[in-house]
Amino acid sequence: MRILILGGDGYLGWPTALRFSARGHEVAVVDNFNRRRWVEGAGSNSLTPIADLDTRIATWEELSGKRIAAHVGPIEDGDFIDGVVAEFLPDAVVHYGQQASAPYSMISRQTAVETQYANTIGNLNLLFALRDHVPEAHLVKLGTMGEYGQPNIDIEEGYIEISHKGRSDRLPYPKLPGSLYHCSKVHDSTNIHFACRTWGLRATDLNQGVVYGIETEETVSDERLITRFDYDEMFGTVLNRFCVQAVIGHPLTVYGEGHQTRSFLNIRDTLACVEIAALNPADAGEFRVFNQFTEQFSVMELAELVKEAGAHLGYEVEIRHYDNPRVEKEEHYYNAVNSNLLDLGLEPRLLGEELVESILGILDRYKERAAEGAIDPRTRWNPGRPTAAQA
Ligand code: USQ
Repeated sequence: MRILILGGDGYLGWPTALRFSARGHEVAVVDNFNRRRWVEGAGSNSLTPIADLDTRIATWEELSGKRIAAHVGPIEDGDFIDGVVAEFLPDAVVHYGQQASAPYSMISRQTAVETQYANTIGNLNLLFALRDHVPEAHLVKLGTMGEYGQPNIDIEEGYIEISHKGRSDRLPYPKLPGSLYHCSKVHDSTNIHFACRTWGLRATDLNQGVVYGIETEETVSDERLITRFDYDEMFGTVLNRFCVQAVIGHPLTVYGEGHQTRSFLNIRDTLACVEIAALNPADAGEFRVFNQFTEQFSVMELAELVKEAGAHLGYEVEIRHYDNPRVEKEEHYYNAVNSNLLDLGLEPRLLGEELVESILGILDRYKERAAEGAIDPRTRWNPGRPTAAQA
């Protein structure tokens, strides 16, 4: 297949490009390096020393004999992405090319607008490019479990049967996004669903949980292929942050009581899921939704796990409760369905002490690079509201 990967320089995009290239697909990546700039702007860096895109691509060619094409530019520029799609004529587009941080979207009006513009307009530009050049191509879009929020009923995969006043229908599952970033993903889903119904496009929305982990089958073969690993308050996800905190001796930053529950998956399973979706395309006109996660944990469960795994390796890990900077439920029901990917053959790689120990072992090599000042939470969802300590 000819596979175009938007956000191909990122945490997930780069390993995904390698995976498809290793499997013999023709791969092109698009990126404008915003993620690198945003993280630097936040006074942080990737804990892992990532090579620039040209070096990554040259290294992969040296090792595998396979060439990944690169297009550098912003997908918010409709003419740019239109030109890339028209030239490459992909069979599938994997779209990771977005601003993916909830805290970043909540800093200010400027970052909220930037997030919604980059994500919603970028995605809309892509939909038009697909309609005009490759209407048969399959869009594999990275969505988020955070579109659903934490409703007091089971979370279904994208749709729910509703009976109302004696009539019933299968409708998009209600959305309760928890940040202006998560709102942007809801807007994308609405636009993609519309494009499928109206133009007959085919799409799979991968509503992904929180990803953790670092190595994939291909990135381990040479350090120049390693993917980025963020741990700062904005771009690091919770388990990745806890692992870095453990190896550098920073207390684990549990927000509030830590009873908030989310769905999680290993980075290796992200690649497996995206591959499964690409190899089993949606039908023409179909907007398919997969809930992409393998397990559910509360934040405290993760903190305890990291503390225990750390102890086995000789780290003394302190768990500290911070005033929750977010506006989110800490005590809530959470039960999400994830059968679509399992039915298509996903074999989950589950989290356990051994896995956390192996992540800690890898991070230990790079711990001197950590910018400790970028770790503590500063971005508050509602700056006007008193913190628990002030109340
Ligand atoms: N949390 C802590 N301490 C921390 C960081 C986070 O207690 O140091 C808590 C948060 O309050 C939240 C939970 O951990 O309740 C998850 O936070 P997160 O920063 O790991 O994840 P989130 O902001 O939800 O966003 C991440 C990715 C995003 C993706 C989403 C999937 O950054 O791109 O869409 O996970 S989901 O969570 O299912 O919405």
